Amino acid sequence: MFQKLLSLPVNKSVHGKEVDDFIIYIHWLMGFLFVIWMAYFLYVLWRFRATRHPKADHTGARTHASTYLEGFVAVIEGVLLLVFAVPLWAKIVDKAPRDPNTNKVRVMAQQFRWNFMYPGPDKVFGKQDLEFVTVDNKFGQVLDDSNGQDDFFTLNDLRVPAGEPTIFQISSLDVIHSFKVIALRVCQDAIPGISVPTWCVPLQEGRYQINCAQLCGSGHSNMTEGFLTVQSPEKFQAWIAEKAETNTGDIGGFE
Ligand SMILES: [Cu+2]
Repeated sequence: MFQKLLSLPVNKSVHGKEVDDFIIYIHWLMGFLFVIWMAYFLYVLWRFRATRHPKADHTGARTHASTYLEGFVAVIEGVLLLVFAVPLWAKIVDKAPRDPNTNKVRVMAQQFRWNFMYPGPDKVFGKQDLEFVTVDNKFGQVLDDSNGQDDFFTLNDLRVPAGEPTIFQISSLDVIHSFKVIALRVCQDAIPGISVPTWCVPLQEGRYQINCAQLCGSGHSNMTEGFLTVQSPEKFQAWIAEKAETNTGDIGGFE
């Protein structure tokens, strides 16, 4: 019900409900504060009206009630942070899949596009060193690594299987971008020179827009041309096999 009231976007990932619940708690607190503060404001306008107080009182409040109230609000905010937000974050980080066979994608944000790199059928990426990143080697591949022979690239076309975890290893070629898929409740800054992992389990097949959540330049809005397609695991494996067969190692050119 509150999901609808707040017009939250549809959720298509396993951890998304907890994120939404947290947003709802924050709105409850803000709604409560809004009503209380507005009521107090109106009371003050009436209580200290000019006809009743023709002369200003320079001493002001003589009790500490307002300090206690501020303290009370700060405690509730602390509870939200320490009891809900931090454990939710810790849980997602702690539960990160450690199986080496987990699906992985390298995400390289660039003005103004999304480059993706897949490890190919062997599920093992070739070595990467972000110091090697150049216009011709966007992912900083160590080129003579045999694990990298079947790695392949896509442009603005990210695909993952439904019902399975996928790890996104996020970096940037130029400025700070942010990889955001609203339907999956995933958002992680893309920072040049470092690779930051995030992960999720998409619930359902579908096609979702990728947004850049950091204002990254004049073509920032063009980054919505990136799409995430969630496929059935069978379809996804078939796509990997097909891509591996037609793989030319082409990185998609530099713009
Ligand atoms: Cu961007």
